Amino acid sequence: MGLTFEEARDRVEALRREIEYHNRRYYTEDNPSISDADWDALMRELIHLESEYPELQSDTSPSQRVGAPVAAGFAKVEHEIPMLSLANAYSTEELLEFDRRVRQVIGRDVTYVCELKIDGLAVSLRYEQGKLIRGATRGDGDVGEDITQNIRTIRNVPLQLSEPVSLEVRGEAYMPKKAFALLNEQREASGEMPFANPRNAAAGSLRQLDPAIAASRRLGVIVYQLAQAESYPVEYHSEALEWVSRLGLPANGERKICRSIADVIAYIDEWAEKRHTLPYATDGMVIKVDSLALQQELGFTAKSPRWAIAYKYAAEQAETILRDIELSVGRTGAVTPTAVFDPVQLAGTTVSRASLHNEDLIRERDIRVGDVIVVQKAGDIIPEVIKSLADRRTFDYPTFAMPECCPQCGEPLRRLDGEVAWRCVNPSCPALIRESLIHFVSRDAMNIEGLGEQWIAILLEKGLIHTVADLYRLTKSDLLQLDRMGEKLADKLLDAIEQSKRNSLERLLFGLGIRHVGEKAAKTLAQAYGTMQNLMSATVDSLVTVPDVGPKMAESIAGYFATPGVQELIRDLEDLGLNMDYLGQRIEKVESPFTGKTIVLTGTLAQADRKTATAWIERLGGVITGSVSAKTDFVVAGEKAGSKLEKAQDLIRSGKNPSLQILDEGAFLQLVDAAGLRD
Ligand code: 1X8
Repeated sequence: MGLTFEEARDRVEALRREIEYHNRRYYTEDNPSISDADWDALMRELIHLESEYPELQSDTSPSQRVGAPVAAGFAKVEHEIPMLSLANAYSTEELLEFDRRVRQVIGRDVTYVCELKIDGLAVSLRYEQGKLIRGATRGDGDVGEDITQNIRTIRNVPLQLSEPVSLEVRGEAYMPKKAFALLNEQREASGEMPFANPRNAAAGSLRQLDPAIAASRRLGVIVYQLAQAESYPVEYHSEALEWVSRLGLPANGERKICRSIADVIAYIDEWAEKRHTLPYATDGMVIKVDSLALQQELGFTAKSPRWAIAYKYAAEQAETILRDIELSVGRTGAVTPTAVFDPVQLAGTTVSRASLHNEDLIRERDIRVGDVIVVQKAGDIIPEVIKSLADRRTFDYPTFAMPECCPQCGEPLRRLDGEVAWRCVNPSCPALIRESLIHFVSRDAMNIEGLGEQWIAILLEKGLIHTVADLYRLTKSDLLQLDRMGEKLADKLLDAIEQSKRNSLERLLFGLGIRHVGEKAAKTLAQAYGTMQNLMSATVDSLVTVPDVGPKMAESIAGYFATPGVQELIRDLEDLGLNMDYLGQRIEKVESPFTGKTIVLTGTLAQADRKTATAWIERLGGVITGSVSAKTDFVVAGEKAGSKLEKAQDLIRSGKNPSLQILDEGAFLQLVDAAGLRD
């Protein structure tokens, strides 16, 4: 690297500050100032430096947000202070009733704090001495799941507070609206069920066992409560929120102190429409008594606090007239009907289209072109047709019927066993080819930046490409024939195409669009087989032994590679220089005393270099960290182990970490051999 230690340390510190700054811009301010790619480059540089200079590693570095996969399932976490739900109010009357009850108990007027209610998933975050030590789901309120690894990937959750305090906060983990819409688009395109709303999407992401996938989902957290606030030097809930904000926690800034229930109602009205402009979904307003002393006086019912209530906005619906049902062909050949209706205002935007998903749904809801229909936005974002008002039909409009032939290529449509979708099974259907290409170049697949939907359509139209392999045969003079294409853009696109050749196998696998193989399965398969060749020759019996691969996916994979033309396509891609290997670490975990534990490796081992030892520890299920702390479970100490070994001995002696175990090389190798990792 050619950096002195001091230079490396300064650079690492600068990178950490810069990355945390961009994380705040992205999440807290929703105003990113660099591209995802530039952010990735900063992170890669940091990770690289930290591995070159292990002394610079730190648990609170932003690089530690992408954790190692957790061993299996999630551990249970008991909430010492139960995580309660709130009573709901759906009308002003119910709010007035809440206010009457509160004032009756207290005997005078009280001050309320209003905060937007976020449509996500409740989580609790525990900090000790300023460090994030645990993240948990609400679960049933008494017992939740330990999702620390996934919480650490959420970029607006500080790993370290600005002061070394110990506390627990509660908040809502959410998926931003944009990320939700994008994720569902991808899921639908790959034949997976879309999430019904951002809440489910956030929950599904946080309960992912692979933190890398959780990280890719771009979740955020908004903190709304300091647990046991009365034991801190604050008197009001609003004061507690200000304090935790100063500590670096992302508390919601959209709140208001109201001196009467009339003010509360005015604030609710103020946000009724405005809330749709926020980057996250909200479904109401939470009203809390501000004084912590009065909160205590009011206490709890069996289920919820008496000092708070959640006002829920009514789901917005609108009536309109259905003008057409359009059919589009996706990359899997599925023909999807879309409702086209007179534009209406819904949750802050004008909508005129909604997916109708499939023929069965249209028949069940008896939706006919010409009908008055009721539309709403699922989770505030995705428009859907709730129903048709059959009694308002002024004419007996014909019922909907799927055409017998593909609207794009005219070949007969087929409905496969057990599926609701009608599919065009013509592999040369132009719609299918276009959609497959768009998927291939997309961000989560081959990630060919700059080559979007529009360029793909133009390249197809001009006959410059027919298959994904043709992308890699494009020349500069091909591109320069196109309208609105200059030298600079052509170079940029060719460069992006060239770069994509070096992607790891899972991107190519996902990009090929094999039925039932989503992003996660692609990664698991790439890890398990290592090379395209191995995967291509895998039998169904072998495939089903891979975690998360069921018989349906296994059949689909084997069937795909047996399809005429597929092997030729893969050979073509290989000849064009595409990488066909998995480039990440292939880790098949073994159950061991290291499973799920934190391990520090220090000193030199006689029988293995650092890299080998690291790989062993990872296969034994351990997580390697750079510094010895109260959280360290094992220290593997080789020859010339220095300050880290001393620190470990100190932690044991002082009782700060009495369960810490120190293993010498012999003891470590026994574990390695017991698991059969050395040959
Ligand atoms: C749930 C929520 C609360 C708040 C916002 N969103 C939620 N989903 C808030 O207080 N700002 S409080 C809460 C609860 O106590 N169950």
